[in-house]
Amino acid sequence: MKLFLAVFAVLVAVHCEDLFYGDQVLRIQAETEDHLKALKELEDDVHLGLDFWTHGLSTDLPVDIRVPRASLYDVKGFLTVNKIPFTVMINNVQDLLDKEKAEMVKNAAMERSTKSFNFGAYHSLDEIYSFMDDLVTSHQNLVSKVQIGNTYENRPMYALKFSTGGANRPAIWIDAGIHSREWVSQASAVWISNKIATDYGVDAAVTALLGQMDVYLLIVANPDGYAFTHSSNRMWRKTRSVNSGSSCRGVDPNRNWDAGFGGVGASKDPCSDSYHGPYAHSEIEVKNIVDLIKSHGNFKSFISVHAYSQLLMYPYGYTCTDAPDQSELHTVGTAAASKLSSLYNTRYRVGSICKIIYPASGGSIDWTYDIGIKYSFAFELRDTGLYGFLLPAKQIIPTAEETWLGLKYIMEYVSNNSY
Ligand code: BPX
Ligand code: ZN
Repeated sequence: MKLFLAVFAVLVAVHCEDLFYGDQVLRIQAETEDHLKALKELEDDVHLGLDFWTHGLSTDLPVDIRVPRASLYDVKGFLTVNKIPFTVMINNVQDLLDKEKAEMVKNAAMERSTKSFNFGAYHSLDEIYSFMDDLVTSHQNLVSKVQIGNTYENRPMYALKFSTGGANRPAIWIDAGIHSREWVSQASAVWISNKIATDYGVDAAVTALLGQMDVYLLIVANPDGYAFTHSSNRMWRKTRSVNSGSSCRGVDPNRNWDAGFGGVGASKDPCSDSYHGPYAHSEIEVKNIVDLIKSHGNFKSFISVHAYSQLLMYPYGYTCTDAPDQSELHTVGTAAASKLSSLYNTRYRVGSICKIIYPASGGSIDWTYDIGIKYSFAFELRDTGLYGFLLPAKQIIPTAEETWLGLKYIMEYVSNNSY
């Protein structure tokens, strides 16, 4: 009976889900300008249905592309003819997804029977929201839940607020999961929320920090997208809003901010994964954050957590011109990355968005920087291209632990330099 139910559940779950049987992720290393031009051709060929996991528009960064099974022959042929070196990074995407789902099901049963929360597992939106309620209940003197608004599909957006009192204290903002498929980002934020709550009163630095400043942590910045990655398409990145005049849904919420909006590194095609949307702040999820930041008016730092590539970035993305505070941000970022690396020797690169990945307009940290929040940073967590967005759950806790060291460094620096 149990087996029957399990098989039935899998069949039902599979029924409405996008599947990726035989899809591969290729890691491509362009070596010449001609190679880059050829890759651009690939990207523009919509019929191939390619999903660019990274966009290394230079010869020093590899490009990872999920290639649907039906396009593998053509794409590999194209790369071979053009003498562009590549390796198979993931041999069968669906295998990893099946493994990931099976682990989640097993873990959920374990959590139910032991009435515990496993930080080393991936969780659904509902599970994360109920974890947040439990955290608030068990740390009422420190943690509260702030509903910053609702999503396009009317889900609530909750930020955790860590505060020891005071009126509108200077504050630090951290968000994760603005791109829904970057699961280790939400999962690390869950671990970090618990770390802040349990370290308060124990770790002197955290205690001192929270004596002066508030911390806001938005664990799931794109709840509709996140729910969709669980129900329908694990590879979903954008919001879920309907685009008028197109059958493609969603806007890239990290191209939708009013900072060089509609410029370089964003697409005007609603079917693109980097579609900037019809106008700045068109996405209610973005607007909700914008309104909170503006009405609060006292944020000193804004940190956005993504995955993957192991980068610590600061503005700008919409231009390769140096930000006025470039040298200070670089110094702080480098020190934070070195703290991060000290735990497991994970290598990070530090620099401006434009210079270390690609020009990208309409990003959140460019907007916060330009309204005067100097300490604006973005993390790209693990890995550098073994699993990409499909990082095994085993790596959640190590990733969160090391990220916390980097974050804590930035937070301490901010609290020592904001008065
Ligand atoms: C991160 C912050 C500000 C501007 C750009 C980024 C890089 C991020 C993006 O393209 O928005 C890369 C990623 O996290 O989406 C991972 N990716 O799909 O390449
Ligand atoms: Zn991202």
